[in-house]
Amino acid sequence: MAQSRKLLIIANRLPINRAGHSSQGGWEISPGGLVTALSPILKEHGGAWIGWPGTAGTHLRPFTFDRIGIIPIRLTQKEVRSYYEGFSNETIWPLFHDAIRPPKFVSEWWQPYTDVNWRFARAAAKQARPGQLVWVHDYHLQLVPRMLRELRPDIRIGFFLHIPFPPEELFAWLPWRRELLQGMLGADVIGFQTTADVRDFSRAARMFTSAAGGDTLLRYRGRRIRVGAFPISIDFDEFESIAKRGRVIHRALDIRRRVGSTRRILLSVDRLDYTKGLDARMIAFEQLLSRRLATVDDCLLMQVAVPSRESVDEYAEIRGHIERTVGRINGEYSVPGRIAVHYFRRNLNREELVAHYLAADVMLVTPLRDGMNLVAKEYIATRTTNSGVLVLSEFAGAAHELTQALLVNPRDTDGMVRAFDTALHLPLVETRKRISRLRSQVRQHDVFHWANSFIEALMQ
Ligand code: ADQ
Repeated sequence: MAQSRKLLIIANRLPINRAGHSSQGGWEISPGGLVTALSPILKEHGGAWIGWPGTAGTHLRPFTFDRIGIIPIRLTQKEVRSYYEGFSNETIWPLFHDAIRPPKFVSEWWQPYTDVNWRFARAAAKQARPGQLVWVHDYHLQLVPRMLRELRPDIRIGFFLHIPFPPEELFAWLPWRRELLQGMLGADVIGFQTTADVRDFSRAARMFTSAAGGDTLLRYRGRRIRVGAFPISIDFDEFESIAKRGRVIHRALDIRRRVGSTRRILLSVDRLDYTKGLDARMIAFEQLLSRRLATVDDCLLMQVAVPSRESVDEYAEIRGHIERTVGRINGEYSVPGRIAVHYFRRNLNREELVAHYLAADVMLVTPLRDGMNLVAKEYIATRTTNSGVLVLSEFAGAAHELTQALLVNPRDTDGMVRAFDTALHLPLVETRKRISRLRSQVRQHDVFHWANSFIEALMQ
């Protein structure tokens, strides 16, 4: 079985956060798909997690938390700026998301990115037992597989990219394109969210390195590298069971009652990020109202947005922009007791999140570009009564699997308006048919399926 060998996970962040507000306090497991998927495997069969605790300058010794070995990596304030905010989030993130914002190519960020990748690789080399499985995650650590192979040729190395891999024409912009590819090619298995990412990566690898072969099997420096699509998912059963709790159902009814029980709720839940398409979605909703296809008596848009990466300029800017747009739409269309856009800038706990999913008639997941998008899958898992409609961007990795959603191009405002209108009027039989097919898709392909299939590939 996939879990029979110990696993070493390497990711930018550790799977734990400081509990409460006190920095003196203990730790708690951080919520999130990756942690949910991997912690049972780590707990049962042993293993460890290498990552940054999340605050600059913190020096911590390795320790065990909830049966998981925790190996903290220290980053200085300067490295947080250059490796994390700079190269990872101002160069790679925008470049790999269709350059929705212009990526910044800053030479001074490259060396710290390399240095920090070496630090992670050395920590892993020190930790790994002979023949151990090591699984490296995401765009912050793309050089680690090659470094680790150099230090420890005896171990099996997997790499998974959570964000899209860009088409060759865009990837070619990167001054360090060859180094990045060589870094990833140090792995035995390279995983992506979709087959389109697999194709784009393998093309770039053939173009800029000596790698040869087909899209799913590359030969490179005498080794064979498997490249595959492993679409990440959610803990379906957990979301479904929360959705069946009495107090969650009660809270969902309460949310509906507060906004007006006869009004239909179009819901969106995102990190406040320019890739998530909040702006385009609000403009389409505004058009729905201005063309009188719907009124504030019929429906409302509820946008729950959690701020992220606020020290990066583009993120502070997008927040200001979204808040002005909400103000404009509400100024024009809201009437007493009938607010057009309900905007909540906050993080919801699990039960609150599920109560919002339950309250929603239509879920709008319309990113301009997204590796996968777990919100779409979470919404589906909570629809235990087979009600609700999912409107999903073609540019989310999830669209490759969730073909029964109403698929939209978020840059096509007219198409978005039509999709919102269709979603609000979809016949019940059609709604049920679509949601039930979506539910069996996500149920069968949950996060455990994802982790096991990657680990199995790594063991071969
Ligand atoms: P993200 O870009 O963070 O992840 P996503 O997959 O949507 O995007 O995951 C966000 C998570 O945060 C979801 O579990 C969601 O419930 C939660 N969340 C968002 N807003 C919230 C709020 N206001 N309150 C509470 N919870 C909130 C990256 C890639 C994605 C990929 C994942 C996993 O960008 O494309 O799906 O990694 O690989």
